[in-house]
Amino acid sequence: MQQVFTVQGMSCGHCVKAVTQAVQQLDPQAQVQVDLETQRVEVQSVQPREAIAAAIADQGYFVAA
Ligand SMILES: [Cu+2]
Repeated sequence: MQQVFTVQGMSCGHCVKAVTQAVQQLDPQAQVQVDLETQRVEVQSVQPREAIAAAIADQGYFVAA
């Protein structure tokens, strides 16, 4: 299912990679799209929203919504 998060604190390609890998560690099948400018992270995954948000937050980013 498609899930959209607003993630603050991402600033560069490294952040995109960190967020993408964190989500894919949780769900190797996950599709992750990060837009740095809008702070928008789109995730296609069967994992629950809370688990994905926690994985992103674990990387040191703030999941605002
Ligand atoms: Cu970065």
